[in-house]
Amino acid sequence: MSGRRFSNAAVAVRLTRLADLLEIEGANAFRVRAYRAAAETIEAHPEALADVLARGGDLTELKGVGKDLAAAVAALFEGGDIPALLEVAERVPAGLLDVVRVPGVGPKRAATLWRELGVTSLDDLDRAARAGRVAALAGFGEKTQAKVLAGVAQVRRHRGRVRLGDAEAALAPLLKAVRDAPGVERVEVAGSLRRGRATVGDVDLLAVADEPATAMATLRDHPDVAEVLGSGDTKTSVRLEGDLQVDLRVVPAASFGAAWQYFTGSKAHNVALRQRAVDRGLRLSEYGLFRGGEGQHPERGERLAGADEDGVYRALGLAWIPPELREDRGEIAAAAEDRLPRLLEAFDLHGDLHMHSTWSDGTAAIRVMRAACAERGYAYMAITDHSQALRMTGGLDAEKLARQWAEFDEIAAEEAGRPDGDGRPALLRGLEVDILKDGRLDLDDEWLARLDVVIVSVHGHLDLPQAQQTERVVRALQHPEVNVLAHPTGRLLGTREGMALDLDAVFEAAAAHGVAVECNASPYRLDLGDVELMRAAAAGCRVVIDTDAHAPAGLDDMRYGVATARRAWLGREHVINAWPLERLRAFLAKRPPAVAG
Ligand code: DGT
Ligand code: CA
Ligand code: CA
Ligand code: ZN
Repeated sequence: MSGRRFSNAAVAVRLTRLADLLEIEGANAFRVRAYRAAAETIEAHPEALADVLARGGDLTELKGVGKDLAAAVAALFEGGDIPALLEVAERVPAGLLDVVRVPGVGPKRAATLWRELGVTSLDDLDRAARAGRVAALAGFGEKTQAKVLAGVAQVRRHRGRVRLGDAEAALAPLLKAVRDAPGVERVEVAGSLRRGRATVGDVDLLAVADEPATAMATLRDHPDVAEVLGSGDTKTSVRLEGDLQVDLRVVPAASFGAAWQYFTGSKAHNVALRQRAVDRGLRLSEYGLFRGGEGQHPERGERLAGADEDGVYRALGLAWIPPELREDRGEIAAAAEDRLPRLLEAFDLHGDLHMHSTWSDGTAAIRVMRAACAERGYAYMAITDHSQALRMTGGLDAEKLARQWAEFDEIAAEEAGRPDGDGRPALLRGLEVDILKDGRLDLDDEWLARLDVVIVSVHGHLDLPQAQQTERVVRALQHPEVNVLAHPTGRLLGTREGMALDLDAVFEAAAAHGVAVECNASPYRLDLGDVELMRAAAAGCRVVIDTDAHAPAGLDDMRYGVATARRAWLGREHVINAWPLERLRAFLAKRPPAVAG
């Protein structure tokens, strides 16, 4: 291997781009699918392809990777790019990759827009739609044109922001490399990533190092780096494959805490904190907290704090504030009065109440999901496959549900015969029941009554007018068997805005009827988000944090839900899956908990 060492993620990004461009060009659908499938396999492959090739391994042993694909990947490592990608990029303008991302467009329509109207960028599409030329195209019409216009604005709004989970995954190898570099004492994450925001603009890293130059070089030369945006003695900025920007700063140990505080933000929190310092005759900056001194130097006067973050807050008369709360939403006053909430921790959660199995669109059998939940130390779990209305997922009707329960019984019988049976999570019978267009539920009452957990959610008709959508959801919440409203807004981060919904009315109904609102922990959703969760809790709603896992690995998304709940100031009391099984059962049965003692 003579060329660059691409990470698996970087290889996958290129294969996906290739698939997108080919699809716009109208290439054979089978070929397009093959590239997409290979991208998925490679991204999930535990060993770096670079290592596989270096030890003379055979890439065709990967599922979905044939001879041609293996050759394309080998060419990437040797020559720095995939020949087929270079070829198609000559023919299809790169701007169309933004156009396909517009909701309601997709590769086929992008091809039409390109061919008929010469659209090759978001700006072109915006202009064409405003001029009414999109509506005039066959198969488009006024409605699609309006959707496209809204979609362009949405893509622009999200451009440059990366989902929390994607940022974490992209960052992990770099973080490790810089941490392991010689002379590097400490590296920490700051910025919106540390605050657990659903999406991040860029990643901010802070380091203490004896040899800053080595830290800088380690980041600059990392194989995942696509472009070095700037690099000096103590700061380096790079852009990764897949477009995430990472900034690394090396700071002196004496001011590390102040710098960590400053670069964690948020900006609004910093402004309020700095004002508190000024009110006390002090100066707060990324260099430390100072008193007095002549001149302009930022480190003049007496240093009151700076080496650690806790000391900075303490010197300002505050308790240390968890990063998730640093949004200037009342956290400084709460810290001053020592009434910061005890926030939810990952270890508080005793179970996951929303996951899918092969009975609908999950990829793992119930027994596999069960073992994965046991591994995570859960006390309970619910299998909640889709109901029949979602036909393409293999959704369950009553007859299929009865067969699923027979499998539950088999599992219970198997486990009863095993010595470790007691340590397993309780297996709750659930279903993710579709809310039909008129607010009725996609399963008969007698069957709903037999379930331990009834989750309801909207999957179709997401574009109803607000009044009708709200009435639909509220009607579902009024059903006496319903326990959880899943992914309440239906948003998909970066690709789909939430439904038009009067959330205050929804929260009021949920609180009144004993229905928990979900914080769907999938990094593609994080629905409800932090602000909505806060409103829900204020309205008296209970919350459940669920992964909606469709495979065992999905269960690990829980941490994103926990971060989101923390940003909403939630603690154990608010979250039903932080409760012991008996209390949870009482909530699900909609009866008051038994009085203890
Ligand atoms: P992002 O990257 O858009 O997701 O959000 P942040 O919060 O990571 O913002 P970023 O990367 O622009 O800056 C990192 C932190 O540095 C920010 O949270 C607070 C601090 N900071 C940046 N600019 C300013 C500023 O003008 N004033 C103050 N007080 N702090 C700032
Ligand atoms: Ca940032
Ligand atoms: Ca930054
Ligand atoms: Zn689900």
